[in-house]
Amino acid sequence: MKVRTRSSAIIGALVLAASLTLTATLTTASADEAQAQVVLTEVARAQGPSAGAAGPDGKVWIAERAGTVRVLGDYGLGEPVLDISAETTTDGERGLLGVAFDPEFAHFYISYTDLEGTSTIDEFAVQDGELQPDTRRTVLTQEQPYPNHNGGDIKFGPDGYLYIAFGDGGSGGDPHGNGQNLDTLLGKILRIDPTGGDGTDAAPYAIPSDNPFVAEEGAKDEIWAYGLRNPWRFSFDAGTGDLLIGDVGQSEWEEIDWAPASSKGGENYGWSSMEGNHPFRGGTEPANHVPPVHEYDRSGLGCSVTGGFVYRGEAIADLAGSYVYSDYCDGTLRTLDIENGEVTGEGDLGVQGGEVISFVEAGDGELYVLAIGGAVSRIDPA
Ligand SMILES: [Ca+2]
Repeated sequence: MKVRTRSSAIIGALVLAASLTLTATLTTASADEAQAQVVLTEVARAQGPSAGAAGPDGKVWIAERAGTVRVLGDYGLGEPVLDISAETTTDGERGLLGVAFDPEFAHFYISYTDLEGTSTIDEFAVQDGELQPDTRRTVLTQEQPYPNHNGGDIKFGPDGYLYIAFGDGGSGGDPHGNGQNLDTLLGKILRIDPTGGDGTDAAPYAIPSDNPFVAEEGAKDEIWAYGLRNPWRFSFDAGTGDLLIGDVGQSEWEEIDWAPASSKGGENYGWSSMEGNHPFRGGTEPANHVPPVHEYDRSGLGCSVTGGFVYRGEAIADLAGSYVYSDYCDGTLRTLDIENGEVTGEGDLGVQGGEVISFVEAGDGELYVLAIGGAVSRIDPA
């Protein structure tokens, strides 16, 4: 295990007293949980699966990047229930990038880049478990200066609001300084009330009155958190409500960011002054920087973190409460145990997900792994 290897090396270099303390700490952490024994069960093949969501009737809905949405049944994926393939492209990092249901399954939301590359969040009413195409409307758009770093993940928080992740706009190194600029939605996580507007184009959604920057001149009211490079996948812990963000690094550091359920928002995750815990290109650490709860470099196979979920299912007892994530290039499923914002254990589930682009948390808490090559797999007990 990685933790043991590291601790052995560290212990060798430390004086006795310090090493005893360290050993005790690590022993406690690893004794808490046996390493979960899991297998990946391929349950379906998709065309470039990119995102998914728990849908009505306990079903899992899967989005394909080229623009289709299909429902996972007992025998794989059904015919598309939505097809916007004429309205999006898959050049760069574009496409259909996120899907979400509201908590009542009354509305379905899609997040995609349109033919101009503009990030677009659309809403459909859902009735009797089915999309109502005639009800489609655009909730929010954001122009994108480059075809990469679109973010695009969307999730409902435990507060019932819709959270939207946007990358810094792209290119490389955040050339426009969007990460730290509160006057743009790029490089942010947003929080909106999608059905709280008056239904007109002037107010297609509402802004929760307790959003952190509503009273700040020159700051966008939609912003919940900032200083993000490409928060490709984020999630809320279904058990605690804590927020976990996988923010893809520029060239050296991949990171997981964390905020407690009690957060009032406004976290500055550092980009592009910081990459992980490290000043980026001579940047100065912002006074309010919230450092990642975990980072890893690219000395291994990893090159692009894929944020996952804290496991709250029942099938794998030893995985309960662990955050499961991966890396698009590495593909190994890894875990973090996080207590009060501190990582208390790191694990490796010993299974390969391929080019892992996303995780999906089903209604029963079980986790699915999407590989861009087509595999839709469930994490099962070994
Ligand atoms: Ca950061």
